Amino acid sequence: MKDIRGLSVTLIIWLCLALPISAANCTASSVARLSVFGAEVLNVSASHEPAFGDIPGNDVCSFTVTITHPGTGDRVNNYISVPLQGWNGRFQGIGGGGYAAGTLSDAAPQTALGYSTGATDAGHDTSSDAVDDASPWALLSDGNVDQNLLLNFARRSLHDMTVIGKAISEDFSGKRVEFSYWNGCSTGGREGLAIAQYYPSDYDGIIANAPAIQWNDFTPAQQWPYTVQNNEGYVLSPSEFQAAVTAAIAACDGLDGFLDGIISAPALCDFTAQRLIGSNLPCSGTSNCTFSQQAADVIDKIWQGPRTPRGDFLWYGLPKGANFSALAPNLANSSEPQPFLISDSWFKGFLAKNLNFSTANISYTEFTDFFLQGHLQYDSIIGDASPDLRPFKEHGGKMITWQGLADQLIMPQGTQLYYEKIQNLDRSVHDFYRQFYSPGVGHCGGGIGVTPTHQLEQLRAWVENGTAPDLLQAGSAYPVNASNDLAVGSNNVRFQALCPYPQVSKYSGAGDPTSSGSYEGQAGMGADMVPQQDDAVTVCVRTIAGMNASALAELQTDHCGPV
Ligand SMILES: *[C@@H]1O[C@H](CO)[C@@H](O)[C@H](O)[C@H]1NC(C)=O
Ligand SMILES: *[C@@H]1O[C@H](CO)[C@@H](O)[C@H](O)[C@H]1NC(C)=O
Ligand SMILES: *[C@@H]1O[C@H](CO)[C@@H](O)[C@H](O)[C@H]1NC(C)=O
Ligand SMILES: *[C@@H]1O[C@H](CO)[C@@H](O)[C@H](O)[C@H]1NC(C)=O
Ligand SMILES: *[C@@H]1O[C@H](CO)[C@@H](O)[C@H](O)[C@H]1NC(C)=O
Ligand SMILES: *[C@@H]1O[C@H](CO)[C@@H](O)[C@H](O)[C@H]1NC(C)=O
Ligand SMILES: *[C@@H]1O[C@H](CO)[C@@H](O)[C@H](O)[C@H]1NC(C)=O
Ligand SMILES: *[C@@H]1O[C@H](CO)[C@@H](O)[C@H](O)[C@H]1NC(C)=O
Ligand SMILES: *[C@@H]1O[C@H](CO)[C@@H](O)[C@H](O)[C@H]1NC(C)=O
Ligand SMILES: *[C@@H]1O[C@H](CO)[C@@H](O)[C@H](O)[C@H]1NC(C)=O
Ligand SMILES: [Ca+2]
Repeated sequence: MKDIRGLSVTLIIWLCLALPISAANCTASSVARLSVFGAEVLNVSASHEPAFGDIPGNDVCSFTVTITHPGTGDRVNNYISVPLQGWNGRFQGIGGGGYAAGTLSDAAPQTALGYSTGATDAGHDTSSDAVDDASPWALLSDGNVDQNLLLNFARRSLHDMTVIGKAISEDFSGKRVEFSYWNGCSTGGREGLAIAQYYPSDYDGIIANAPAIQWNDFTPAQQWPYTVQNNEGYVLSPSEFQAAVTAAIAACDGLDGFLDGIISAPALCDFTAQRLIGSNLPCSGTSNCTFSQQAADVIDKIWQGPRTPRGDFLWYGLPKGANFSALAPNLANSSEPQPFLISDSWFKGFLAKNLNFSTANISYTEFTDFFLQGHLQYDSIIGDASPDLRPFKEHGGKMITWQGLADQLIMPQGTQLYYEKIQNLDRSVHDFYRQFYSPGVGHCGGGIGVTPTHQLEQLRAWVENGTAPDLLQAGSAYPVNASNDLAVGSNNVRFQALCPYPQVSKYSGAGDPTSSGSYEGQAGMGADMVPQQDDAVTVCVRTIAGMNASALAELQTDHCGPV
């Protein structure tokens, strides 16, 4: 009897394997009735896409599942794509950016690699405008925030989408989801950390890069450059910003021991714009030709970060070396300061709760009131920085964050602060969550520094094989000492391994600076939050998961320094 049952199971497995899934299988009825706790499924549709994302051979079945949370009137669309052939048994949740809960265009490259993917619109528009602007959905009426859509955006829709995505992947393919991964940067990074906190068994591995956690704190802080310029009555010109960033890099480049046009030790950089007063500037039209006291004061306030009128800390400022043009856009040399759209939208919709509100007139006192109220009103909804990750750890989850140390949108110190808080609660955080910082790199990329090249592969090796990422492989398309505006190809020309926080990769002073082997880890350089105990050089490790044999041999030469 037992044998016969075994035989029939084998037969069924054999039949499933024998019947290929074809385009004809791509119908809404090919998936079983979906059940999503807390929601009602309104509609399921399916469409066959033989070249998903215009990638030849990227043959997928894409499902759109519309759900509602009864009593709220919302309509949330979930976009799930499953490869017709060669599904690798892994589901990948796709993170969003700005106010978009999911970046749909990020799915196709992942299905091409064999993953099934899922993204959600969280019940609001996902068009490109929707990234910067929450005004279409922030309010039910004046003064009346749509808490339901905010909760969808903060976390609930991520879990609903994950339940739906896994169920569809399994129903459609007739095989189990073996492992699941979250992949996101910025809002997508926040979402990854929110999942680790609120839905700790949804994913086995999480990529949570440049995370927009502490959303209710750093988003108001993004408005600080605008508020400072308004209150000081001084509009900085692009050439004043440029001069300040260039001078800061020149002053602090060498603090990390290597002149390469990159500040790798921003915490050690005490350059202030006061040193530029009276220096010459490129000028045109009405813009100033010498660096003024007022310009220096405005820039130093932006670097310092938001403070109360009494000078008390509210949040971090832009790191030295980060580009000002995102948070203080002034490309047209306007005579009025211009705000950053995402933070301006947050002030109007969620803080003032009035889309007509003029953010130009916010005084330093009002800024403080908005900041503190925003912290109180939204921390439990979208702060997403609870340090208790024990359930995620017990689930066996593994997580990797990387962030640029010249991030021009999200202050990396907040990400480091979060790690410190986790570590205060659990000294073994390194066993399941590691952070890496890329000197000279902006928000989710950009800049002349190195960015990770194999993050998902290294996360998978950690989850599936237990090989922890002691270093993160990284590369840059720019040669050493390149300027940002240098035209480069898309191929990496140099390689460097990133060390886990609180270490930062540091040139060893010997060897080819375009090769990984010439860098070592040093603590206390990037980390504002870590007390700088000593300057001892700690070499990270000597092997990198997934690195080819010749590159590994190179890394194992003496360039690694003393262990
Ligand atoms: C695909 O369609 C064929 C033909 O309708 C059917 O026999 C087969 O069971 C389907 N496969 C799956 C996995 O649903
Ligand atoms: C379900 O979605 C399909 C495809 O978008 C659409 O044609 C159909 O009208 C929808 N049905 C309902 C009930 O919304
Ligand atoms: C900042 O970014 C702007 C726009 O991308 C660019 O024109 C400018 O050169 C950058 N400035 C610095 C200092 O990198
Ligand atoms: C980078 O440029 C600076 C200033 O020109 C120079 O001193 C330094 O040697 C250069 N570094 C490398 C690695 O070429
Ligand atoms: C030039 O600097 C002066 C003195 O600080 C200041 O009053 C003026 O507003 C500046 N002009 C512009 C166009 O920024
Ligand atoms: C703004 O002014 C700078 C010099 O201060 C000039 O190089 C640039 O072309 C101006 N930009 C625009 C859009 O007018
Ligand atoms: C905002 O402006 C619109 C259109 O002018 C108006 O209908 C609405 O009452 C205004 N809301 C507030 C809170 O002032
Ligand atoms: C800012 O406040 C001033 C004085 O209260 C007022 O005249 C001006 O219209 C306000 N500006 C905006 C954009 O609301
Ligand atoms: C796990 O290790 C095996 C054997 O070395 C290898 O074939 C496989 O690619 C590794 N998997 C991952 C995800 O790194
Ligand atoms: C190994 O990797 C290095 C750097 O990633 C690359 O330059 C080299 O060509 C690779 N060698 C082989 C044999 O793949
Ligand atoms: Ca340097």
